[in-house]
Amino acid sequence: MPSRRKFLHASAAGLAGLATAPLAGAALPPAPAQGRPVVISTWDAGLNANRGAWKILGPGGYALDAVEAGVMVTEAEQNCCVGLGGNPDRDGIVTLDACIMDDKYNCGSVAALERIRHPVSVARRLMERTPHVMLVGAGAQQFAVAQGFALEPAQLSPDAEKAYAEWLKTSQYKPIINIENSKIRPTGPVGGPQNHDTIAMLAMDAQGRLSGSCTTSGMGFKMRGRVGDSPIIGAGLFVDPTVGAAAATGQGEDVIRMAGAHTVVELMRQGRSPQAACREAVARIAAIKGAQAKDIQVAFIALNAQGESGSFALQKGFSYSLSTTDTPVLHASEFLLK
Ligand code: SD4
Repeated sequence: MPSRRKFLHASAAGLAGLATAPLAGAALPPAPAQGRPVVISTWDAGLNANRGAWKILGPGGYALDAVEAGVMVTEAEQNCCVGLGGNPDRDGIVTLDACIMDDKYNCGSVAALERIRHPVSVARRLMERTPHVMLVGAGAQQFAVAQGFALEPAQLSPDAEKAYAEWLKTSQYKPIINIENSKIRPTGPVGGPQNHDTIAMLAMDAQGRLSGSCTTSGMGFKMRGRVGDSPIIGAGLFVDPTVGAAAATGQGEDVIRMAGAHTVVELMRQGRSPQAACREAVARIAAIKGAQAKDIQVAFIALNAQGESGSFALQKGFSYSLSTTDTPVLHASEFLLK
């Protein structure tokens, strides 16, 4: 019989081997790309957000600072459904979800946060200054105020007020596919019957460090207290510095049920390209939804540790903004349901 000491020694050696050995079938990723910053974000709102991020990435700044500053641009635009200008829940109150993740598995998240202009910054503060990952509702707001974030007036923007009054006429909860795409909004970038919107952003800086962020007012006219995928680490956003990063947009419930962003990252770990990983995750959602898949939109963006990017959507109409220079380019995403 081996002694307990020998057994422990042997187990530790075995575990050390496990920690370094690749899983069967998993390709070991090449070393991270260095010197080529890249940023990818969802929808055409990402164009302005990418410009904000590039101000940091271009001169050699940190990816984490870039993904925070980038989506803050959209939060401040208040023009549709990210930030305090977004559509309210069905009780008429704007509640915001956001998260952020760096290149060291640190993450922070806030959900159902009210009256704070930059939820992504509250998420970052939580990540950096507390032992916690996620705060919700009144507790998230209390933390934000204690950290010096201003409590904004509890009032709807004029456009959200109009949209809410319109929605109250039927009080039907029916998210509109691709409504995030401002070009198809019936009454322009604001004031239309937008039901949901999100900006998610992934960046790699010149040192090869990956980070991601995500911020939204979620589904407009949602039930009070509803939380989508966007602030949930592993669903709306996931970053693994050794493999890559992924983020989601669209119907959050269907992203949560298959741990969307984490699934995309794991598929990249198994050797898929960012686009192939996004495609497979979308196909999984389509298989789960069956005939109902045609009634929803879900899309992923991904960036691997070599700086390659990709996206895939369930339906036509999803676009993403990609920057490898200071001029962002809008791309139409490939999609599954033809
Ligand atoms: C949510 N995923 O709250 C968000 C909505 C969204 O583009 O992404 N819209 O479910």
